[in-house]
Amino acid sequence: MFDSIPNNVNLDSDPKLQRALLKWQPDFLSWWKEVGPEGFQEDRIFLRTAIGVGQGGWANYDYVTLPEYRWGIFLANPRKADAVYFGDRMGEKLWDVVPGEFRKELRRLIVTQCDTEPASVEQQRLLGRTAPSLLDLRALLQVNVEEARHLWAMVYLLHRHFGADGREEAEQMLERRSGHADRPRILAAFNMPIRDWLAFFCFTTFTDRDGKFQLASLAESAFDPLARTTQFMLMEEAFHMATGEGGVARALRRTGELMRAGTDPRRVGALPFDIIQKYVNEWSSASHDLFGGEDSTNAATYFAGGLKGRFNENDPGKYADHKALDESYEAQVFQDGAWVSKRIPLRRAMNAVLLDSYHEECARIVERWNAVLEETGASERLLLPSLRFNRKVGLYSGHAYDPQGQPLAADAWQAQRDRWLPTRADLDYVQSCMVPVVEPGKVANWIAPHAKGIAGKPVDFPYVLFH
Ligand code: BYC
Ligand code: FE
Ligand code: FE
Repeated sequence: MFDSIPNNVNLDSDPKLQRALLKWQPDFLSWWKEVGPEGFQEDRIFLRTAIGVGQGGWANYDYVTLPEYRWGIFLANPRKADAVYFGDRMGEKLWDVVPGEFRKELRRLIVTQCDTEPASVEQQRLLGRTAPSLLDLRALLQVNVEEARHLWAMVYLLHRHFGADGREEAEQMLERRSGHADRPRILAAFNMPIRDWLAFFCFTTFTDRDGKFQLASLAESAFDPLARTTQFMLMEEAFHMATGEGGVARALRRTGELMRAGTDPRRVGALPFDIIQKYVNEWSSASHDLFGGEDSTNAATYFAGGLKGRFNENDPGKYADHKALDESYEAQVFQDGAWVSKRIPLRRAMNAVLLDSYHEECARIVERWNAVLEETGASERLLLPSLRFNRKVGLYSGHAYDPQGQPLAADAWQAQRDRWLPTRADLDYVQSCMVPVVEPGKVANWIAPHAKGIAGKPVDFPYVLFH
């Protein structure tokens, strides 16, 4: 079996770990069959498989069937730093094993991270049926196998470093289900349905990008195996986010060109601009909640312990103070009819600091989308909603705000909600546009074609060979 698990963690020389993984693997495969991508299990898909961390080792493309995909376990190469570089433990040698005093916290961080990976596969389960092109179908399945590899990566950490508790957690990863009434996934956005490809592209833009920022902050961890595992996962995250950004850009291009030509997108089964904006509102705000509360004692504990840093914590010149004991973070909240300034000691504000880094990057993505609209000659522009809009978690969850971040009375929110977030009718309309296209090089009518293929192949390459 271990020949079949590409790895650079010396699986061969660790019989205890082998036994644990051997026991878990059949359960993983049953889970994949039950709630992984529906259909396509016998088709041959042109997929990338990671087989090593060196140059080119993670980018090998070939036709494989999904059940025989080789889910590997990799640590990125060692960091330049060999000592902890933030929090109270600064200067201590990086840890190869879990310190007893942080066992609970590290377990919780890894379990929370891990749980999102299978959740997203479950959420995307039915999308293959309505893929707008073969290249999109390939991208979906690539994302799915890589999220499943991320599950393997985190389960490796649980099995290797957390003993019986870790094995128990690894089993539970396969028992919880996205959206299940009694056994839901841990974080809210991972229990939301992804019903159509517009939602998929918004999810991979905004929610996978939360993945990027969370993984990047874990890649600063004093617990070296966690840091190096998450560092390697970030390579795959780039493709997920590009899939999302490119997908929304292509939908906007199609919509913009139609509007420019004076054609109502609805008349030809394409997506109206206002529905795209509502989806952006929905998935960006749900992803903002994934950062946790702006004021969080958990976040302070993680930073103080060196368990989780800020985005690019170790970049020269980025942060002046790696202890973060003296500064504070300020946020404006609307309370009892007036704006109130909240001062949060910086360590407790680490979720807010990470969310700000994330939001800056999202703003750049929306600018690029707007440049696509501009190119088509359409006059509409997308707005990235304020961090206050539609929040269920944290400082801003106590009051209603519009997409610009201005406070609203509760009845005003109720009256306008349907202008800002998808309605049942919007979801149904988008569903009606989701017509599958499987002929190489052809695309559905609601989305512009890809500008190029992948791995040097042309757009009309047969990325999926149906059995
Ligand atoms: N939904 O102190 P607080 C990815 C809970 S995505 C439900 O404010 P904390 C991916 C919280 O558990 C990246 N519950 O927050 C993307 C706590 O519960 P207790 C995933 C929530 O702990 C696409 C309470 O509220 N990785 O990889 O500082 C496809 C107060 O919490 C939520 C990680 O998240 C929520 N949204 O921060 C595939 C990294 N938010 O203690 C994959 C690991 C908070 O009252 N996780 N709660 O029972 C963490 O770093 C932190 O747990 C969080 C929350 C940032 C998530
Ligand atoms: Fe992932
Ligand atoms: Fe991802």
